[in-house]
Amino acid sequence: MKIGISCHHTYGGSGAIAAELGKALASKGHIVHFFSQAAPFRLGAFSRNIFCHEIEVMHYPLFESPFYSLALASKIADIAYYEKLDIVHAHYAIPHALSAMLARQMLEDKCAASTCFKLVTTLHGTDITVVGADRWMQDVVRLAINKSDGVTAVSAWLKEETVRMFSPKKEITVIPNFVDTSLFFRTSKPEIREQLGLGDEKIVIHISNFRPVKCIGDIIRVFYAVSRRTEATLLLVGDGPERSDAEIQVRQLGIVDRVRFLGKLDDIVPLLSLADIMLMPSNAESFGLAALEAMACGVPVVATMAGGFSEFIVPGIHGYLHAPGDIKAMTESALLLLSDQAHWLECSNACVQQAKRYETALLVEHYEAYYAGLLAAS
Ligand code: GMT
Repeated sequence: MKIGISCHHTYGGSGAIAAELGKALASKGHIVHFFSQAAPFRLGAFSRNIFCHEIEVMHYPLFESPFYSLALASKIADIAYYEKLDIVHAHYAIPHALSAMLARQMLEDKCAASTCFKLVTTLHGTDITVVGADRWMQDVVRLAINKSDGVTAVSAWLKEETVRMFSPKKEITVIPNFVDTSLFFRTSKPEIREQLGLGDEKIVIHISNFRPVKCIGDIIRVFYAVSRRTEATLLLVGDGPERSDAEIQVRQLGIVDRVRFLGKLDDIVPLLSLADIMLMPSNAESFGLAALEAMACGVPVVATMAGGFSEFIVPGIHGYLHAPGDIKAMTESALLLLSDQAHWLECSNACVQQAKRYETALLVEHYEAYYAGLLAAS
Protein backbone atom coordinates (compact mmCIF):
# COMPACT_ATOMS: atom_id res chain seq x y z
CA MET A 1 0.00 0.00 0.00
CA LYS A 2 0.99 3.65 -0.38
CA ILE A 3 0.26 5.42 2.85
CA GLY A 4 0.48 9.08 3.84
CA ILE A 5 0.91 9.82 7.55
CA SER A 6 0.14 13.29 8.82
CA CYS A 7 1.28 14.01 12.38
CA HIS A 8 2.70 16.41 14.92
CA HIS A 9 6.50 16.32 14.94
CA THR A 10 6.81 17.49 18.53
CA TYR A 11 7.61 15.54 21.73
CA GLY A 12 4.42 13.65 22.51
CA GLY A 13 2.64 10.35 22.19
CA SER A 14 0.73 10.95 18.97
CA GLY A 15 3.89 11.89 17.06
CA ALA A 16 5.73 8.92 18.58
CA ILE A 17 3.00 6.46 17.59
CA ALA A 18 2.71 7.93 14.08
CA ALA A 19 6.48 7.69 13.55
CA GLU A 20 6.73 4.15 14.92
CA LEU A 21 3.74 3.04 12.84
CA GLY A 22 5.25 4.54 9.67
CA LYS A 23 8.62 2.88 10.31
CA ALA A 24 6.99 -0.49 10.93
CA LEU A 25 4.81 -0.23 7.81
CA ALA A 26 7.85 0.74 5.72
CA SER A 27 9.80 -2.23 7.05
CA LYS A 28 6.97 -4.45 5.79
CA GLY A 29 7.30 -3.04 2.27
CA HIS A 30 4.62 -0.35 2.29
CA ILE A 31 5.53 3.07 0.89
CA VAL A 32 5.12 5.72 3.59
CA HIS A 33 4.99 9.49 3.10
CA PHE A 34 5.14 11.59 6.28
CA PHE A 35 3.59 15.06 6.34
CA SER A 36 4.57 17.27 9.27
CA GLN A 37 6.01 20.61 10.22
CA ALA A 38 9.43 19.02 10.76
CA ALA A 39 10.67 15.43 10.81
CA PRO A 40 8.76 13.60 13.59
CA PHE A 41 11.00 13.31 16.67
CA ARG A 42 11.03 9.51 16.69
CA LEU A 43 11.62 9.04 12.96
CA GLY A 44 15.41 8.78 12.79
CA ALA A 45 15.33 5.86 10.34
CA PHE A 46 16.82 5.22 6.95
CA SER A 47 14.50 3.37 4.66
CA ARG A 48 13.98 3.24 0.95
CA ASN A 49 10.25 3.22 1.64
CA ILE A 50 10.04 6.37 3.80
CA PHE A 51 9.59 9.87 2.42
CA CYS A 52 9.25 12.89 4.66
CA HIS A 53 7.56 16.10 3.52
CA GLU A 54 8.10 19.12 5.75
CA ILE A 55 5.31 21.61 5.26
CA GLU A 56 6.45 25.01 4.09
CA VAL A 57 4.12 27.73 5.19
CA MET A 58 3.77 30.89 3.15
CA HIS A 59 4.82 33.97 5.10
CA TYR A 60 3.24 37.21 3.99
CA PRO A 61 2.89 40.33 6.14
CA LEU A 62 -0.90 40.27 5.77
CA PHE A 63 -1.16 36.89 7.55
CA GLU A 64 -0.40 37.31 11.21
CA SER A 65 -0.45 33.55 11.83
CA PRO A 66 0.74 31.44 8.91
CA PHE A 67 -1.73 29.05 7.32
CA TYR A 68 -0.20 25.70 8.32
CA SER A 69 -3.44 23.75 7.80
CA LEU A 70 -3.86 25.03 4.26
CA ALA A 71 -0.24 24.41 3.34
CA LEU A 72 -0.59 20.89 4.76
CA ALA A 73 -3.76 20.29 2.72
CA SER A 74 -2.03 21.44 -0.47
CA LYS A 75 0.96 19.20 0.20
CA ILE A 76 -1.21 16.17 0.94
CA ALA A 77 -3.23 16.78 -2.25
CA ASP A 78 -0.08 17.13 -4.33
CA ILE A 79 1.66 14.02 -3.01
CA ALA A 80 -1.53 11.94 -2.87
CA TYR A 81 -2.20 12.66 -6.53
CA TYR A 82 1.28 12.13 -7.93
CA GLU A 83 2.22 9.21 -5.70
CA LYS A 84 -1.26 7.66 -5.90
CA LEU A 85 -1.62 7.25 -2.14
CA ASP A 86 -4.20 4.65 -1.09
CA ILE A 87 -4.51 5.91 2.47
CA VAL A 88 -3.86 9.15 4.30
CA HIS A 89 -3.68 8.49 8.02
CA ALA A 90 -4.21 11.60 10.15
CA HIS A 91 -2.88 11.36 13.69
CA TYR A 92 -4.78 13.79 15.93
CA ALA A 93 -7.99 15.24 14.54
CA ILE A 94 -6.86 18.84 14.33
CA PRO A 95 -5.57 19.97 11.90
CA HIS A 96 -4.47 16.75 10.23
CA ALA A 97 -7.82 15.14 9.48
CA LEU A 98 -9.28 18.43 8.42
CA SER A 99 -6.38 19.21 6.09
CA ALA A 100 -6.63 15.74 4.54
CA MET A 101 -10.36 16.27 4.06
CA LEU A 102 -9.63 19.53 2.27
CA ALA A 103 -6.94 17.83 0.18
CA ARG A 104 -9.55 15.37 -0.99
CA GLN A 105 -11.81 18.20 -2.04
CA MET A 106 -8.91 19.78 -3.93
CA LEU A 107 -8.58 16.55 -5.90
CA GLU A 108 -12.26 16.28 -6.78
CA ASP A 109 -11.75 17.58 -10.32
CA LYS A 110 -8.68 15.47 -10.90
CA CYS A 111 -9.74 12.03 -9.79
CA ALA A 112 -12.90 10.06 -9.30
CA ALA A 113 -14.00 9.54 -5.69
CA SER A 114 -13.32 5.81 -6.07
CA THR A 115 -9.65 6.41 -6.91
CA CYS A 116 -8.99 9.02 -4.26
CA PHE A 117 -7.28 8.09 -0.99
CA LYS A 118 -9.20 6.85 2.04
CA LEU A 119 -8.88 9.05 5.08
CA VAL A 120 -8.19 7.33 8.40
CA THR A 121 -8.16 9.46 11.54
CA THR A 122 -6.65 8.25 14.79
CA LEU A 123 -7.88 10.10 17.86
CA HIS A 124 -5.11 10.31 20.43
CA GLY A 125 -6.60 12.06 23.42
CA THR A 126 -6.41 15.79 23.89
CA ASP A 127 -7.79 16.27 20.36
CA ILE A 128 -11.05 15.13 21.99
CA THR A 129 -10.69 15.85 25.70
CA VAL A 130 -9.14 19.33 25.47
CA VAL A 131 -9.41 20.70 21.92
CA GLY A 132 -12.67 18.89 21.20
CA ALA A 133 -14.13 20.10 24.49
CA ASP A 134 -13.46 23.73 23.59
CA ARG A 135 -16.70 25.46 22.69
CA TRP A 136 -15.22 27.01 19.55
CA MET A 137 -13.41 23.91 18.32
CA GLN A 138 -16.17 21.33 18.89
CA ASP A 139 -17.82 21.62 15.49
CA VAL A 140 -14.58 21.50 13.59
CA VAL A 141 -13.50 18.35 15.47
CA ARG A 142 -16.93 16.80 14.77
CA LEU A 143 -16.53 17.57 11.08
CA ALA A 144 -13.07 15.98 11.00
CA ILE A 145 -14.44 12.81 12.61
CA ASN A 146 -17.53 12.53 10.45
CA LYS A 147 -15.74 13.18 7.17
CA SER A 148 -13.10 10.51 7.77
CA ASP A 149 -13.61 7.14 6.08
CA GLY A 150 -12.40 5.37 9.19
CA VAL A 151 -11.82 6.51 12.76
CA THR A 152 -9.73 4.75 15.37
CA ALA A 153 -9.15 5.64 19.02
CA VAL A 154 -6.21 4.57 21.16
CA SER A 155 -8.32 3.23 24.03
CA ALA A 156 -11.86 2.09 24.79
CA TRP A 157 -12.08 5.01 27.22
CA LEU A 158 -11.30 7.52 24.46
CA LYS A 159 -13.83 5.85 22.18
CA GLU A 160 -16.50 6.20 24.87
CA GLU A 161 -15.58 9.84 25.47
CA THR A 162 -15.79 10.56 21.74
CA VAL A 163 -19.17 8.86 21.42
CA ARG A 164 -20.45 10.71 24.50
CA MET A 165 -19.24 14.11 23.27
CA PHE A 166 -19.79 13.85 19.51
CA SER A 167 -22.22 10.99 18.74
CA PRO A 168 -20.14 10.26 15.62
CA LYS A 169 -21.81 8.86 12.51
CA LYS A 170 -19.23 6.10 12.12
CA GLU A 171 -18.17 3.21 14.31
CA ILE A 172 -14.89 3.94 16.08
CA THR A 173 -12.38 1.09 16.18
CA VAL A 174 -10.04 0.80 19.15
CA ILE A 175 -6.39 0.16 18.26
CA PRO A 176 -4.27 0.72 21.35
CA ASN A 177 -0.76 2.16 21.55
CA PHE A 178 2.09 -0.27 21.03
CA VAL A 179 5.75 -0.77 21.92
CA ASP A 180 8.65 -2.46 20.15
CA THR A 181 10.01 -4.79 22.82
CA SER A 182 13.11 -5.49 20.75
CA LEU A 183 14.09 -1.88 21.49
CA PHE A 184 12.34 -1.27 24.80
CA PHE A 185 13.79 -3.74 27.30
CA ARG A 186 15.72 -3.43 30.54
CA THR A 187 19.42 -3.12 29.86
CA SER A 188 22.20 -3.00 32.37
CA LYS A 189 24.34 0.09 31.80
CA PRO A 190 25.96 0.99 35.11
CA GLU A 191 27.88 3.83 33.43
CA ILE A 192 24.63 5.78 33.01
CA ARG A 193 24.19 5.91 36.78
CA GLU A 194 27.71 7.20 37.06
CA GLN A 195 27.25 9.72 34.23
CA LEU A 196 24.21 11.10 36.00
CA GLY A 197 26.03 11.16 39.33
CA LEU A 198 23.58 8.74 40.90
CA GLY A 199 24.40 6.42 43.76
CA ASP A 200 22.45 3.29 44.63
CA GLU A 201 19.32 5.16 45.70
CA LYS A 202 15.89 4.30 44.29
CA ILE A 203 14.99 6.00 41.00
CA VAL A 204 11.55 7.46 40.28
CA ILE A 205 10.92 8.57 36.69
CA HIS A 206 8.37 10.62 34.78
CA ILE A 207 8.39 11.28 31.02
CA SER A 208 6.01 13.68 29.31
CA ASN A 209 5.52 16.97 27.50
CA PHE A 210 4.82 18.75 30.81
CA ARG A 211 1.34 19.92 29.89
CA PRO A 212 -1.22 20.76 32.61
CA VAL A 213 -3.00 17.42 32.06
CA LYS A 214 0.14 15.60 33.33
CA CYS A 215 -0.21 17.14 36.84
CA ILE A 216 3.52 17.72 37.27
CA GLY A 217 2.84 19.39 40.63
CA ASP A 218 1.41 16.10 41.95
CA ILE A 219 4.56 14.27 40.86
CA ILE A 220 6.66 16.64 42.94
CA ARG A 221 4.31 16.33 45.92
CA VAL A 222 4.34 12.53 45.80
CA PHE A 223 8.09 12.45 45.36
CA TYR A 224 8.61 14.89 48.23
CA ALA A 225 6.63 12.58 50.56
CA VAL A 226 8.49 9.53 49.24
CA SER A 227 11.91 11.14 49.64
CA ARG A 228 11.22 11.86 53.32
CA ARG A 229 10.90 8.14 53.97
CA THR A 230 13.39 6.58 51.57
CA GLU A 231 16.48 7.65 49.68
CA ALA A 232 15.44 8.36 46.10
CA THR A 233 16.06 10.57 43.07
CA LEU A 234 13.39 11.82 40.69
CA LEU A 235 14.27 11.94 36.98
CA LEU A 236 12.01 14.25 35.00
CA VAL A 237 12.34 13.73 31.25
CA GLY A 238 10.72 16.11 28.78
CA ASP A 239 9.82 19.76 28.77
CA GLY A 240 6.77 21.95 28.39
CA PRO A 241 4.62 24.67 29.92
CA GLU A 242 4.56 23.26 33.48
CA ARG A 243 8.31 22.88 33.85
CA SER A 244 9.13 26.32 35.28
CA ASP A 245 6.49 26.03 38.00
CA ALA A 246 7.80 22.57 38.82
CA GLU A 247 11.32 23.94 39.22
CA ILE A 248 10.06 26.60 41.62
CA GLN A 249 8.10 23.99 43.59
CA VAL A 250 11.22 21.80 43.87
CA ARG A 251 13.25 24.77 45.18
CA GLN A 252 10.57 25.71 47.69
CA LEU A 253 10.42 22.15 49.03
CA GLY A 254 14.20 22.07 49.35
CA ILE A 255 14.67 18.94 47.22
CA VAL A 256 16.76 20.43 44.40
CA ASP A 257 19.53 17.87 44.92
CA ARG A 258 17.01 15.00 44.65
CA VAL A 259 15.24 16.07 41.43
CA ARG A 260 16.86 16.11 38.00
CA PHE A 261 15.24 17.96 35.10
CA LEU A 262 16.79 16.19 32.12
CA GLY A 263 14.83 17.94 29.33
CA LYS A 264 13.74 16.33 26.09
CA LEU A 265 15.67 13.15 25.36
CA ASP A 266 15.12 10.65 22.55
CA ASP A 267 17.10 7.78 23.99
CA ILE A 268 14.97 6.94 27.01
CA VAL A 269 15.62 3.20 27.31
CA PRO A 270 18.83 3.60 29.38
CA LEU A 271 16.97 5.87 31.80
CA LEU A 272 13.94 3.58 32.03
CA SER A 273 16.34 0.71 32.65
CA LEU A 274 17.58 2.22 35.87
CA ALA A 275 14.16 3.38 37.07
CA ASP A 276 12.34 1.58 39.90
CA ILE A 277 8.93 3.16 39.34
CA MET A 278 7.23 5.57 36.96
CA LEU A 279 4.80 8.23 38.23
CA MET A 280 1.92 9.24 35.92
CA PRO A 281 -0.65 11.18 37.97
CA SER A 282 -2.47 12.65 34.90
CA ASN A 283 -5.98 13.93 35.36
CA ALA A 284 -6.97 12.56 31.92
CA GLU A 285 -4.82 10.23 29.85
CA SER A 286 -6.34 8.47 26.88
CA PHE A 287 -3.74 5.69 26.92
CA GLY A 288 -0.35 6.64 28.36
CA LEU A 289 2.33 5.47 25.91
CA ALA A 290 5.14 6.49 28.28
CA ALA A 291 3.75 4.06 30.89
CA LEU A 292 3.63 1.18 28.39
CA GLU A 293 7.22 1.87 27.32
CA ALA A 294 8.28 1.96 30.97
CA MET A 295 6.55 -1.38 31.57
CA ALA A 296 8.40 -2.92 28.63
CA CYS A 297 11.59 -1.94 30.51
CA GLY A 298 10.32 -3.63 33.68
CA VAL A 299 9.21 -0.44 35.43
CA PRO A 300 5.97 -0.68 37.48
CA VAL A 301 3.73 2.37 37.18
CA VAL A 302 1.88 4.40 39.78
CA ALA A 303 -0.82 6.21 37.81
CA THR A 304 -4.41 7.40 37.99
CA MET A 305 -7.70 5.75 37.21
CA ALA A 306 -8.35 8.61 34.78
CA GLY A 307 -8.65 7.41 31.21
CA GLY A 308 -7.07 4.40 29.60
CA PHE A 309 -4.45 3.34 32.18
CA SER A 310 -6.80 0.72 33.62
CA GLU A 311 -6.97 -0.99 30.22
CA PHE A 312 -3.37 -2.22 30.56
CA ILE A 313 -2.30 -1.62 34.16
CA VAL A 314 -3.81 -4.08 36.63
CA PRO A 315 -3.48 -2.69 40.19
CA GLY A 316 -1.22 -4.81 42.36
CA ILE A 317 0.17 -6.61 39.30
CA HIS A 318 1.74 -3.91 37.12
CA GLY A 319 1.70 -1.04 39.61
CA TYR A 320 -1.14 0.90 41.22
CA LEU A 321 -3.97 3.20 40.13
CA HIS A 322 -5.53 5.92 42.28
CA ALA A 323 -7.92 8.80 41.92
CA PRO A 324 -6.34 11.90 40.35
CA GLY A 325 -4.97 14.17 43.06
CA ASP A 326 -4.82 11.45 45.73
CA ILE A 327 -1.25 12.24 46.78
CA LYS A 328 -1.41 10.14 49.92
CA ALA A 329 -2.47 6.94 48.15
CA MET A 330 0.05 7.42 45.33
CA THR A 331 2.80 8.01 47.90
CA GLU A 332 1.93 4.81 49.80
CA SER A 333 1.89 2.76 46.58
CA ALA A 334 5.21 4.23 45.48
CA LEU A 335 6.75 3.44 48.87
CA LEU A 336 5.38 -0.10 48.80
CA LEU A 337 7.04 -0.76 45.44
CA LEU A 338 10.28 0.90 46.49
CA SER A 339 10.57 -0.93 49.79
CA ASP A 340 9.38 -4.48 49.04
CA GLN A 341 11.96 -5.90 46.61
CA ALA A 342 10.17 -9.23 46.10
CA HIS A 343 6.90 -7.49 45.24
CA TRP A 344 8.72 -5.06 42.94
CA LEU A 345 10.38 -7.93 41.10
CA GLU A 346 7.05 -9.71 40.59
CA CYS A 347 5.48 -6.50 39.28
CA SER A 348 8.48 -5.74 37.10
CA ASN A 349 8.32 -9.18 35.45
CA ALA A 350 4.55 -8.91 35.00
CA CYS A 351 5.03 -5.50 33.35
CA VAL A 352 7.42 -6.97 30.79
CA GLN A 353 4.91 -9.73 29.99
CA GLN A 354 2.03 -7.26 29.73
CA ALA A 355 3.99 -5.00 27.34
CA LYS A 356 4.47 -7.98 25.02
CA ARG A 357 0.69 -8.04 24.49
CA TYR A 358 1.07 -4.58 22.94
CA GLU A 359 3.92 -5.53 20.64
CA THR A 360 4.33 -3.19 17.66
CA ALA A 361 4.14 -6.04 15.14
CA LEU A 362 0.71 -7.14 16.45
CA LEU A 363 -0.86 -3.70 16.44
CA VAL A 364 0.63 -2.71 13.10
CA GLU A 365 -1.17 -5.76 11.66
CA HIS A 366 -4.41 -4.31 13.05
CA TYR A 367 -3.77 -1.04 11.21
CA GLU A 368 -2.92 -2.88 7.98
CA ALA A 369 -6.12 -4.91 8.20
CA TYR A 370 -8.06 -1.74 8.96
CA TYR A 371 -6.65 0.01 5.86
CA ALA A 372 -7.31 -3.06 3.71
CA GLY A 373 -10.91 -3.22 4.93
CA LEU A 374 -11.53 0.40 3.94
CA LEU A 375 -9.95 -0.07 0.53
CA ALA A 376 -11.93 -3.25 -0.11
CA ALA A 377 -15.17 -1.49 0.79
CA SER A 378 -14.68 1.18 -1.90
O1 GMT B 1 -0.29 14.34 25.26
C1 GMT B 1 -1.07 15.02 24.65
O2 GMT B 1 -1.51 16.03 25.15
C2 GMT B 1 -1.49 14.70 23.25
C3 GMT B 1 -1.02 13.44 22.64
C4 GMT B 1 0.25 13.72 21.95
O3 GMT B 1 0.20 14.17 20.82
O4 GMT B 1 1.29 13.51 22.52
O5 GMT B 1 -0.90 12.35 23.57
C5 GMT B 1 -1.95 11.44 23.54
O6 GMT B 1 -1.60 10.42 22.63
C6 GMT B 1 -0.76 9.37 23.09
C7 GMT B 1 -0.54 8.40 21.94
O7 GMT B 1 -1.73 7.85 21.49
C8 GMT B 1 -1.38 8.71 24.31
O8 GMT B 1 -0.57 7.65 24.76
C9 GMT B 1 -1.53 9.76 25.40
O9 GMT B 1 -2.19 9.18 26.49
C10 GMT B 1 -2.36 10.94 24.90
N1 GMT B 1 -2.32 12.00 25.89
C11 GMT B 1 -3.40 12.35 26.60
O10 GMT B 1 -4.48 11.82 26.48
C12 GMT B 1 -3.18 13.43 27.60
